[in-house]
Amino acid sequence: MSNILRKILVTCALPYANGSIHIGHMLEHIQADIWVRYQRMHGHEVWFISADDAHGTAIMLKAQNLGISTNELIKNIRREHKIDFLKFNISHDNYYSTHSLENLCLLRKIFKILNSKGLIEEKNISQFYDNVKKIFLPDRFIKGTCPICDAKNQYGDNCEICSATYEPIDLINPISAISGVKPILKNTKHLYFNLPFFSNMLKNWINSGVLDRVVIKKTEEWFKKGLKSWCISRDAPYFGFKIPKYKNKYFYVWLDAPIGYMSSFKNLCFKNKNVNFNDFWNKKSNYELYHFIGKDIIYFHTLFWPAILDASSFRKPNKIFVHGYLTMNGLKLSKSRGALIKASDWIQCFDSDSLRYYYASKLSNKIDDIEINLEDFVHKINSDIVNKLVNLASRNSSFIDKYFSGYLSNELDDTQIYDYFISSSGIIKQFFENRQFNLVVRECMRLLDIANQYINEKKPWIIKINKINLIKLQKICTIGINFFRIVMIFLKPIIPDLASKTESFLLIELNWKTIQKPLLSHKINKFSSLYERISSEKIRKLIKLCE
Ligand code: NOT
Ligand code: ZN
Repeated sequence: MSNILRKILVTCALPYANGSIHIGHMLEHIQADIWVRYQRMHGHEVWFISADDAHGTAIMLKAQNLGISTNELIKNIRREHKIDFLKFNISHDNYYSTHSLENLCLLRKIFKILNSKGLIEEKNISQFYDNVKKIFLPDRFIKGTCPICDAKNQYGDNCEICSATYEPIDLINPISAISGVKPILKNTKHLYFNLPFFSNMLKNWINSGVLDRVVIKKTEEWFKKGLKSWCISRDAPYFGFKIPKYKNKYFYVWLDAPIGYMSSFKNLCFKNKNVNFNDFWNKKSNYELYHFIGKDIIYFHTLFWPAILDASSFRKPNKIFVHGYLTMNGLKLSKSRGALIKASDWIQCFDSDSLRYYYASKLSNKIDDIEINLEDFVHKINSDIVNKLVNLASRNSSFIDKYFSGYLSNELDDTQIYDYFISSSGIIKQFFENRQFNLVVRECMRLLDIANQYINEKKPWIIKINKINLIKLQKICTIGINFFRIVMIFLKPIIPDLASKTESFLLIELNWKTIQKPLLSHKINKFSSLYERISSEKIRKLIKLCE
């Protein structure tokens, strides 16, 4: 695979336009961004897109509460989201919105095809209705007592205490979460997409290598129960796209959200004429498509989405990359408050590389939850980035600057250890490709331990300065700087800010292709602080901001 240049489209799940980006969203965008930057570093053509998921009842109600129009709300939120992602160096090529003309056109086109193939059917059902607010209630807006375990205050579709799933109609003492009144049952007509028709196709697709084994396991439960038709319409009042020829019916947000992946890309193609929409989305496309998502939305991405794509003759994803939830039980913040740490609060206290590095050190290709702990965070950054990595550069460059006017030696006195260092390149590439960033970090720290030990043994600081020793000193420090350079090449996708400072310091581009060749007879800049130690004071500042 290494010499073939690939064309890759990468997406992150689309954040809802009704709230701020928090550090849980950031986990996914950082994970995808690291992978994207790694692929770009190897010369592949990568397009990285996301968008705001702008439709649905929650967004409509939020705008009402704020006393502004939905359009104003989603415009403001999108602006805010874009700034947050930029601050964490997320290198999206386009960040669009599902409330766009491109999305409307694609949605209509796809719906027309589904209809013409007889895949849409009407059904009469009865649903909970809030007679005060005059609105049909989505499952999330009905609360009541769990019919299985009697836990109070549970949502209409599942119980957070016993994990049971049920129909809202089964809830004991249901109330509307919007007005607090008891909802009534009201008849209505809805449109259903024939998902069961795709059962065989989906089973084959799921087992064709597009999912990791643990994720396949999840989907098996759904097949065992049997797939059900999927309701793709909602009644007015709703914020979304209207269904043609139906009065007061809208497309369900979860139908136009994944189409948002396509429309964000379409908008990118409009802005950049070197990229072609059909090349990536036609049924026979050889280009690659990857979706990064959290484990809560596996269902949508492994059943509905591929079925819709298949039905409308578009290509399906090569892989769905699933990550676990962010947990923070170890934090002094309460769990619910902790989950709400806004990205914009976080970045007021810490730099972006530190969170990227911390997440990378915990991210793998598994779907286990990721525990974040502030003390552990500060400790890891100071010990790995400051003590091991940056310190290696500073201790060696001080001699290079003082005695050699910034010049590295013209040869290494130990080529073996250099070769040993770069021999990790293969395995690190594999770790990146497989999203095992925790192993990338571990391998880099192992190399840094060896590097620091090497310098400790050679003790450049006690070398007596005379002509012969000077040559030796220069060679030792040149190796030290090269160790630093190699590890920084490996870590560049993870910590781009430090990488760019390193490039100005070493006066080179950190480039995987040049890794074989040691940096020799080269002038580097005077060392100036590349990274600042994090004080635990900052933890208190963050906690204050979150209060
Ligand atoms: N806004 C959704 C969420 O769970 C994600 C939509 C992703 C796009 O935050 N969709 N698909 N399929
Ligand atoms: Zn329960």
